[in-house]
Amino acid sequence: MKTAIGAMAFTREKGETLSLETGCSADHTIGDNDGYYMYLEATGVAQGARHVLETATPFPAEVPVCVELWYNMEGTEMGSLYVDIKNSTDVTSTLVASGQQGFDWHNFTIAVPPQQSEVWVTINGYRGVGPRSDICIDDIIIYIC
Ligand SMILES: [Ca+2]
Repeated sequence: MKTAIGAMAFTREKGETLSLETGCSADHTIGDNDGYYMYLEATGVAQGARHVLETATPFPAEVPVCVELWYNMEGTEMGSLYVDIKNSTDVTSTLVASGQQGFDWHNFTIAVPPQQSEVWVTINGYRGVGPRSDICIDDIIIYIC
């Protein structure tokens, strides 16, 4: 995965996120302070600020692509998270979740039907109305399914 030009990066972190009253307390994979995750740091950025992770290379045409991830969206000013599928002509956005989702990690899975061109997958997090909108993501798997 790489960060697209013109958008902010998710931050790699372990343990608790630095902000109060938002973010995850540990990663999803192992659930303790040694496990890493990626997150959107909502402090110091504008409402709607986009953070992105993009596949480093495209998937080929004519194969189904599956995207799996875990997300944690705790915070009263929570924004939204989308998975975008880009082919040569269109971008299709699928909402993962929007607004406060509680303290738990949640699974999201999508199967993208075969496309006529190469496919790029991007994960987009949008900062909510205030700083209590850290979005954590972990265990992201994108594969031909
Ligand atoms: Ca992890």
